[in-house]
Amino acid sequence: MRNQKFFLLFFALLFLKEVYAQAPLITAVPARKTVSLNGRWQYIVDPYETGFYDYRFKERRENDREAYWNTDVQANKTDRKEHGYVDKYSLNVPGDWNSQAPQFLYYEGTVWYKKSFDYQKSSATNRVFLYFDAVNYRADVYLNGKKLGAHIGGFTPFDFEIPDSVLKAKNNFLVVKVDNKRGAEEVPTVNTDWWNYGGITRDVSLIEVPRAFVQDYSIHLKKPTAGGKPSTKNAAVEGWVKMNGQATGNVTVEIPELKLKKAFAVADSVVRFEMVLPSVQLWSPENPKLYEVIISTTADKVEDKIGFRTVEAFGKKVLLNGEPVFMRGISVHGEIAQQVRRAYSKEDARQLFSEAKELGCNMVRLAHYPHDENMTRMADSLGFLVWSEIPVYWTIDFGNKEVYRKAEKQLTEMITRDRNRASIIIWSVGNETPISPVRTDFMHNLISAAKALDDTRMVSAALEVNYNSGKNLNLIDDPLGQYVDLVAFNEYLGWYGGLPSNCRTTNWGTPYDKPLFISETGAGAKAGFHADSMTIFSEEYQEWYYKEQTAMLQRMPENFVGISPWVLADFRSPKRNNPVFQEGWNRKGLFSNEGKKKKAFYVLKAYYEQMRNKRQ
Ligand code: GCB
Repeated sequence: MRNQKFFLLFFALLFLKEVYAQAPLITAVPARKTVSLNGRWQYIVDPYETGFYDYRFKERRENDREAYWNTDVQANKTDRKEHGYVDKYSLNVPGDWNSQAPQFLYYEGTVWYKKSFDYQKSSATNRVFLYFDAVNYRADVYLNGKKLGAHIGGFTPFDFEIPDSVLKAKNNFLVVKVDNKRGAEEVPTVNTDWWNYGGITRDVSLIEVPRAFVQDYSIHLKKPTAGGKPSTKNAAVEGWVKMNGQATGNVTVEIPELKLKKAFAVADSVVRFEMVLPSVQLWSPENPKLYEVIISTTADKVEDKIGFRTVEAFGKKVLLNGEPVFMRGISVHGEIAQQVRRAYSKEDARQLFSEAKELGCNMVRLAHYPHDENMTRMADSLGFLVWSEIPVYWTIDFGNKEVYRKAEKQLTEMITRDRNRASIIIWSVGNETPISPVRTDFMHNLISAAKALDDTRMVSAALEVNYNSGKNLNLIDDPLGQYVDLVAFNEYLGWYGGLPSNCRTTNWGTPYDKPLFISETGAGAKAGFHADSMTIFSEEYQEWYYKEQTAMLQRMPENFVGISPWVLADFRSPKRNNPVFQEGWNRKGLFSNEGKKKKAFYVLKAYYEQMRNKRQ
């Protein structure tokens, strides 16, 4: 009996592993040769999930002809087909579905996407992976009727290896079941202040690699002693290369501009290395210098662009390359408001960064989830410091181990994708999570996980404030403060409570001897609505709010290291239902949804101008 149970469990695990196994994440996809599967994909809207469950609500078997992952072509005249993919019903990939057709505006549920493609491998022994930059929220992926796997989490990449037995030279039938239903046990959970855009929201590509290939790598300056400056002559660099497949021979790391090329023998699947850069220009917002770095084996080659810098929280300061830095930030959602859609392209990234540049920023807080890779790569090349976050937002089910696993997985995928981006200086493990022992354990575990994955940058989270802790002093004394490198907090004094003039008598502090950062502050205004400054939702109120706030910042304690106000542009939120001023938009943008600058924009810009002159 026990044996029988054991075998059942064994086979169940085997089955799960087979069905849900994701391949280890391949990184630096933009630095590799890929074949894009972007473009028009046909779709079926399936709110009842008929393509997935049979009439007894059991998951369909793989070869079930009525499953929507199986062919929609009639075998003969009598073959009853109740599903089909046609061009009339097609959507752009990448892209959310909400913005592409009126019937999708409020849709939350299942949509099946289908793409046909031909593919000829360039060498019979090569391996092919199917890579998704992001699908919101759950993706079940099928190729030619076989399930490749599933992925949960709406903002991070994943891939599957395509077995040779499944891939065809002609007419591959690729189907993705995308489900963006919100769930209490998901990350994020049901309640967020942003729109739940669904779909294959980011790029899809095929990656062909040799049997043994460079899957992932890390290359960065060795940490100087705490508080120290990295040297620009004979700078020590360390890192590792992770090989996938039976690799032998050498891995070569080359930086042509520095005339540096070193070979390291592959003894294990992870090759650790150290080398000395004879001279190096450090990456910084003022000089976002990137070097071409080539990582190769005899069979494989990845050509990336990488900046070298150090960052740490030291005493009351944040040190970038050993020098204190003040962060003139702005919080940004991954959305193009003018077109009411998710951002996904280089052009989108260019728009968001040029708005942030106009404001005088040297930093962006990418809220509240990992943004697409165009953003972090462009931050590298334009010289923006970046805060990158996972959607552990508000009231996650903190006591639930499965929920923790989902959060840690998203954290791992975020860090794995972007650990070589010099621009990213902060990993954030969440936003405004309500204090309780179980939540603090959850968040502490995430912080430890982030540090174990990457000890070359700071880890933080946007915390809440203990208002009026005494004598007009508001304290950030959240117990999580002991574990973060940077104590960051959101405050809305003069919007959610009080008037902006309350700023005049308010002070801020933290019992933790760490740098202090304001990760949000903001007020709503409908662009073009003008009134006196006491009138809520007027541009004048928002302008006044920013005037009082920036005046208050002059009185911040010594450990104040920067701010990323809320928010660059108006963004969609189903929680914002004032029929005159909001109409489904969170109006705290400094740019309107039409891209117009509101009056408050100029107040923050002036403050940043002043801070730039003061600190340089
Ligand atoms: C916050 C949240 C942010 C909201 C913002 C608001 O504290 O972190 O996601 O959108 O406030 O507008 O209320």
